[in-house]
Amino acid sequence: MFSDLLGHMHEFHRDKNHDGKVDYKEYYETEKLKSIDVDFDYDGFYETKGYYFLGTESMSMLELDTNKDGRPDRRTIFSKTTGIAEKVEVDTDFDGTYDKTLEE
Ligand SMILES: [Ca+2]
Ligand SMILES: [Ca+2]
Ligand SMILES: [Ca+2]
Repeated sequence: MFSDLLGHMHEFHRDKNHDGKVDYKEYYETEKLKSIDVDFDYDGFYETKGYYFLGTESMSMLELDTNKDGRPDRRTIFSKTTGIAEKVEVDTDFDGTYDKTLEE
């Protein structure tokens, strides 16, 4: 594939609600799933980003941009061994710094 020449990055786009607009993107690095962008509410804005432990199907972190300012303000960190959410961090004042931690 041509994209192999461009740093081994691949992208896969999907239209999960079949409205003709892409709402789910997967990013691959050297054939391994690296991260996803998801437009969960199908409004055209990707408020959700997930990161994977490279080479696994396990998610390491899920970020959410709840106020849609382009910066994630809520993230869930997952354990690599158990796959269970370890903690949730929230940027309550949307200044780009996580200021609150919720234990799961
Ligand atoms: Ca769609
Ligand atoms: Ca959205
Ligand atoms: Ca935000």
